[in-house]
Amino acid sequence: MKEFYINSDGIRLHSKLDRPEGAEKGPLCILIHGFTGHMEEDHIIAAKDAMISAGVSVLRVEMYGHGQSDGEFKDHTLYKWVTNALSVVAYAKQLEFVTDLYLSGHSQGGLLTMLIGGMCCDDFKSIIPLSPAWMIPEISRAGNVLGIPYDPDHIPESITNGDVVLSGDYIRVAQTIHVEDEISRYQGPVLIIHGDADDVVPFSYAEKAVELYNNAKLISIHGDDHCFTRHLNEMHDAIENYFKSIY
Ligand code: FER
Repeated sequence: MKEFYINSDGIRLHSKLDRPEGAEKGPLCILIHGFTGHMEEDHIIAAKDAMISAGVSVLRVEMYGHGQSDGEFKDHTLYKWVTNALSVVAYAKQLEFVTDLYLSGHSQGGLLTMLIGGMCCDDFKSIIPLSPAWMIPEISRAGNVLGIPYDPDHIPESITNGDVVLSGDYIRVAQTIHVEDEISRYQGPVLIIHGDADDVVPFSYAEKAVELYNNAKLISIHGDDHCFTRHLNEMHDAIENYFKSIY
């Protein structure tokens, strides 16, 4: 494992690169955590281990205001994450050993995966959103984020649910994002993995995304929650089998 920082317009993004034993040239998957998350969470480690088992190198990166990367949590926005992810894609593309590139992320990182998939549609052999939180732009426009209601036409300075504080800019940015546009821009294969008992991101969003994508498959993990805490092995095996089947 190599640990380092990727520079994203002056913001240092904490990164770890894991490679299968003895690997030379081969595929690489970029893997991003969710909102308030980081790269050492159990479900991120499980996804990373599954990719390594399938012979895929993994680049885990922490986005603005998360983990050991620069920036304050309260100042993070989806535009900052998009800028960060574009820097990570550029970094990954110039690595000598990389043959095919993949992108995966959990929850808000899954939303990011869907956005970057569309924006950089020629760069990925496949994208793998995990419990993607692609309702965030919709709920931001509807005036209810983190379960906290607000007037969507007059965004407050900040909102808090008692655990975390978000700036109004998080909402302003999210309101401008139309995920359907990026879904339609990505024509390659998509694998979505989602627990059907997720009470953070409704499972219906996974079903809707699979309908909208040109070439998507949904693996539902029966009875599992947002972070796959009940059946982590099933999520692991779904990822390992998918990568073994596509290259
Ligand atoms: C929300 C529900 C879920 C929200 C963010 C999330 C900012 C993201 C969850 C995750 O990434 O795990 O209302 O508001």
